[in-house]
Amino acid sequence: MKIKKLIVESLQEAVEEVRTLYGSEAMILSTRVIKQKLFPFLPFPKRSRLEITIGIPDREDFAQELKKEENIYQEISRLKENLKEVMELVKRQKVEGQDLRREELEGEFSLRAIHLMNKLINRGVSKDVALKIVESVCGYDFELKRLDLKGENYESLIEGFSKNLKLVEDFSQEEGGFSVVALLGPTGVGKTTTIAKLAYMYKKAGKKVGLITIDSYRVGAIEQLKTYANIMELPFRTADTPLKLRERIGELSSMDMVLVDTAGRSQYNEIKVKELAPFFTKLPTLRAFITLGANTEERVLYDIIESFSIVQPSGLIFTKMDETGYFGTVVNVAYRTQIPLYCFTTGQRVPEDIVMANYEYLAKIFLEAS
Ligand SMILES: Nc1nc2c(ncn2[C@@H]2O[C@H](COP(=O)(O)OP(=O)(O)O)[C@@H](O)[C@H]2O)c(=O)[nH]1
Ligand SMILES: [Mg+2]
Repeated sequence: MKIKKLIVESLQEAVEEVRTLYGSEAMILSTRVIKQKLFPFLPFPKRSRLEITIGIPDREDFAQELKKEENIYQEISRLKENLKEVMELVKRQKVEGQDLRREELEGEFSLRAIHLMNKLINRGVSKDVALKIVESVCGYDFELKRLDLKGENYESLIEGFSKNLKLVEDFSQEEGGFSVVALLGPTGVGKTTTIAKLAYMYKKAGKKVGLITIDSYRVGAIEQLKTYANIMELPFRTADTPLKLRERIGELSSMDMVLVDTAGRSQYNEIKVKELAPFFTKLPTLRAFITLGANTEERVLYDIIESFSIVQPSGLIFTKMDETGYFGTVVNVAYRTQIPLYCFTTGQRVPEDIVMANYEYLAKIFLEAS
């Protein structure tokens, strides 16, 4: 914008002059009354004039500004496009990089078998694990002179998983048994919600269930489980020391099972995790389950398992199955650790969103997803 000053007789004159000289876009920014000598060389008389300051928008500048802005937007959207492409590439490489090279295996396996391995790999199962699982359900086909699946995909996966992954046996059916079921794991993974789902399921199956929480750290943590206990009319206790936990378990010993909720701890806070150990040592009826988010990076899952194994784990729980498409993580972890799978949770709804671990469910999610 250009700034100009004009001296005029009246505002009326100013408006007209500005219009005619600079067009309708010029604007009056300020006005000021000044005294001006009629004849500069004489001491008087003086008369009043108006000094007005006008602003004239620079048409060229304006256009340039617009253009610049437009360029910036174009640049941003180009960058966005590039980023999208890069992300696609990374995703594809993650899968393709893992994809079994056909030439490598074609001499050994039927195309059907290789196809099934790739179905697993595309969903995050590691190459070596997929190979092991599929190999375990192949037989030598003399006509093809290759290893081929003995059954269809679904049956093959069920058999392959059952040969390679362990499941927690249904301990609730044991005659006259009493179990203390504790859920350990990081904060926010879904321990409390899962306890509520399990409690409902066991109660519905005719079991006498009690609930205890040793999660007294967070405000509202006790309330959360207590609310579920009230709704389901289950006895509920809290315990903040290992001794109290033993006492509370004693109080509930007429139950078939007691579910124990714990405070989440970061697997990277060794001291906090170790605080859990004394609660759970020397409890002969204990079954401790490590709770893992199916949507957590696999490397981190191994850290969590390692850290929470201060208490001998009886099994693994995978929560948030609804929040990932890469169920391969579950298979890899169960295969590599050989810790039995206990249950999966598939959403936030209590009590519906839970599936006790079974091979059919696993086979189904891999075939449905691909
Ligand atoms: N999408 C999804 N959310 C879940 C699942 N299980 C738990 N959540 C949610 O995860 C959040 C933390 O759950 P909570 O049980 O309090 O976790 P905790 O800190 O381990 O006890 C809550 O918002 C739950 O509704 C699941 O299977 N799927
Ligand atoms: Mg909790």
